[in-house]
Amino acid sequence: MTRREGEGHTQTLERTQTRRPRLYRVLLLNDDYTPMDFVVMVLTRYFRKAEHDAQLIMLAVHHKGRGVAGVYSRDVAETKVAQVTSHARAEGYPLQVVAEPEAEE
Ligand code: TYC
Repeated sequence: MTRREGEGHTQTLERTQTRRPRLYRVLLLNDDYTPMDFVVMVLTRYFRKAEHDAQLIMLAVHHKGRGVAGVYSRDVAETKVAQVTSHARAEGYPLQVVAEPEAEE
């Protein structure tokens, strides 16, 4: 650290490029106990999927272990994770829902 920084002076670097905020994937993880109907309901109610698409996504998660329910800003993704987790626990289901950042462009 230079002496000026040590004394509380801050240096800034200019950057002309702006970057879009990261998007987050909300993932559903498979488990052996959450009923298929509950997962389909979650996909239609919280992720606004049509019934048929929700069925396909649920089955893909059931067979492959995980799958994308939707892609959102960080705030919205975290809210969906909290809402779905709380609904699943209230029903006594172990459904795991997580958010992960997409790769930067
Ligand atoms: N594997 C569950 C069952 O057979 C169904 C399920 C699908 C659970 C997707 C979780 O994210 C999930 N009842």
